[in-house]
Amino acid sequence: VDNNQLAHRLSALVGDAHVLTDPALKASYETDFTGRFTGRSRLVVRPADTEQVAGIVGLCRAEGIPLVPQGGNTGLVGASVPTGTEIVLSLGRLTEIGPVDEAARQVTVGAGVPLAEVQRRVRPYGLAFGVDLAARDSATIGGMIATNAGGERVVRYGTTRANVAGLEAVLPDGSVLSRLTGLPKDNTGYDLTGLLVGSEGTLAVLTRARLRLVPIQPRRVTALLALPSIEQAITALTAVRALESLELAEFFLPEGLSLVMAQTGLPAPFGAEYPVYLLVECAGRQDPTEELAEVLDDADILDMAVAVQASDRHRLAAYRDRHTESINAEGIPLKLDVTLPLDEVAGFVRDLPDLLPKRVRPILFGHLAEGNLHVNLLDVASSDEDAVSETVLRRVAAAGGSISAEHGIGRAKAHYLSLSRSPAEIAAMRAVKAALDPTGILSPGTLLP
Ligand code: 2HG
Ligand code: ZN
Repeated sequence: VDNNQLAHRLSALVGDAHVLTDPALKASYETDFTGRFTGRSRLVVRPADTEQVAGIVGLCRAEGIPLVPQGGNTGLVGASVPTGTEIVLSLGRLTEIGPVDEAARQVTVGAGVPLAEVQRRVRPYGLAFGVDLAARDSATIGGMIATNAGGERVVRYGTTRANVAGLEAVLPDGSVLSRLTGLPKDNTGYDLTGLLVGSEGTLAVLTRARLRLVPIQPRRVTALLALPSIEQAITALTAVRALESLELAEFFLPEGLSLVMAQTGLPAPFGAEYPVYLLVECAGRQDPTEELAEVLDDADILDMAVAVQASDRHRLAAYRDRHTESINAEGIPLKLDVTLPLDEVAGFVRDLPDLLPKRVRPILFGHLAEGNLHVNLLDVASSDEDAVSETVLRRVAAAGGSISAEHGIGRAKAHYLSLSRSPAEIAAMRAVKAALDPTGILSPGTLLP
C-alpha cells in the first residue's frame, strides 16, 4: 500500500486527526530528545485504546509494514525512533487511570500515562510508584516498562520489573494478551509479563499495566556529601546501606557539577571543589536524619549539606538531576549507560580518560548503589564513535559489568549485544522474537541486530 492508502485505512481506525503525515507534525516523533537519533517515518498514528492498537498492528502485519511503538520518546538508545520505512505508533493517548486499589496497593494505568501523572494520582492515598527518574514529566509508563527503567530509587524498590504486577499488550498478530488482575501469587506457567518488561518494543505493543504501589514515607532527609575519592564514596555507601530508610545514592563528579552550575545558574554547593559528590536520601515514618548522621560518623567526608524541607531537598537533588539537560546544552553526547561490580567502579573511572581520544570530555554520574555509571562523552568525532563505544564497552564487559544498566540496547548497542550476552542467550532471544513476531514488523533493528 502506498502512503495515501495507508493513511486512509488508518484514519478509518483512529480518525483523521490522529494520523500525522505532515513532516512538521511528525518531526517531534522522529528525533530523540538528545538529537542523536533521528530518522523518517512513513506516518505517525495515535490510537486511543487497545482495540485501535490491535487494529493498527493487525493491518501492519497483513501489509508487512514495520512499526515502532513510542511512549514519551525520552529513551536514550534510539529504540523509539524510526529509520525510514516504519510508522510510529504513539501510545500517548492511552491515558486512562483506573481506581486505586488501596488494599492490594495497585492501580491499572494506560501505557501513555506519564510517570509524574501516576504519582499525582496515587499520592492522596498515601501511595507512590516506586520507580522515579529525572524524565518523570514526559516518560510514560509504557516506555518505562518496555525499557525496564531503573532510575533513582532502585536501591530501595528495584527496577520497573519489580513494580509491575501485570500487563495488557497487543502481539504482532493483533491478538491481545491481558493479565491485569495483579494477583501476587499466580504460578500458571511462563511469566509473559516478565518477558515483555524490557523487551524494548520488539515483542509486543504495551497498552496497559497493573502497577504495584508503595506507601509514601513521610519523613525525609537529603544529604550531599563531598568525598575524597570513589573508594571513599563506596565506603560511605556501604555505611548508609545499613539503613532500611535508604532510598537514593547518586554520585557525580566536579566536571558534571560545573556544567550544571553553568547551565542552571545554581550556586556552588560548597566553598571548594571536591573529587566526588554523593547524594543520599533516606525516608521513613520517623525522621531519619539522626540515623543517617550516625552511620556516616566514621566516613571520610570532606564537606556535607543536609536538607529536610522539600524545597531545600529539591535544590540539592537538582545538582544531580539536571546533569542530562546540562550536558545536552554543551552538544550531543555519546551516551554509554553501563554497570560495573562495585569494586570495579573506581578503577574504571580512573582508566577511562586513557581509553578515549584526547579531545573527548567524559562526564560521569549515576546510580552508585547499582554501580550504574552514565558515561556521557562530549566532543567525540563522528568517525570515532564506533571505536570509542566499542573500547569502553569492552572494558566494561572485561570487568564483569553490563553494557546496558537501565537504558536498554535499542539501536545504539545492538551490535555490541554479544559483549554482555552469550551465543546461547542470543539464540534463545532470537527464538522468542521469531515465535512472536515471525515477520519482524516490530521495531526492526532494535535489540537484536
Ligand atoms: C538519569 O539517571 C538518566 O538521569 C539519564 O538515566 C542519564 O543522561 C544520562 O546519561
Ligand atoms: Zn539513570
